[in-house]
Amino acid sequence: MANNNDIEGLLLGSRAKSMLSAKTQALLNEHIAMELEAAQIYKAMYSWLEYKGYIGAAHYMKLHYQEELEHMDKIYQYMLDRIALPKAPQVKPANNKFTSFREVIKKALDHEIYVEESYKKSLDKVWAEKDHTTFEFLQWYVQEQVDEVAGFSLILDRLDIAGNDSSAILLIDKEMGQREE
Ligand code: OFO
Repeated sequence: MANNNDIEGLLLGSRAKSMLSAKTQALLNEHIAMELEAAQIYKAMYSWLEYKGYIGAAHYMKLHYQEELEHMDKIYQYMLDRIALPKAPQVKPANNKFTSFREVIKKALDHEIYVEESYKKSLDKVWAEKDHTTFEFLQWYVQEQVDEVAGFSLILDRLDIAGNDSSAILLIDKEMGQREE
């Protein structure tokens, strides 16, 4: 029969071993860095938009910035819950110079497509490892990307319809200012 010391040893032993493989931990750390990088990109974008007077679009992007930080924190927590120690990433400064409102939205859309592709590749990798829990966890991110890509695509389409009509562009800016979350 196990004595108290053995039981404590067993608990500590199981506590010390992560449920995530080293490969999956590295992959999740990359996504943490990617989410922080996305937050930095949106921070630079909302700053430029506000600086240029696109107040509504700046508000929209600021919420997006906050959302990226939440995405990052969600991965941190997942790793901790699976007994793995996440890394605090360092990211390079984001570009903060743009030539137009449209360019900002196009770059945001391109970035979201890139992030979606990256999550899909990670889904393939964790599936190959039979890590069903992480697979399910990462599926949430792919679904989130569907909404983000759709949102920026729609804004870009509307900006293309507006063309050089500044009243129409300001109307889109105003609509973006109505985003609540
Ligand atoms: Fe984290 O969703 Fe955009 O990048």
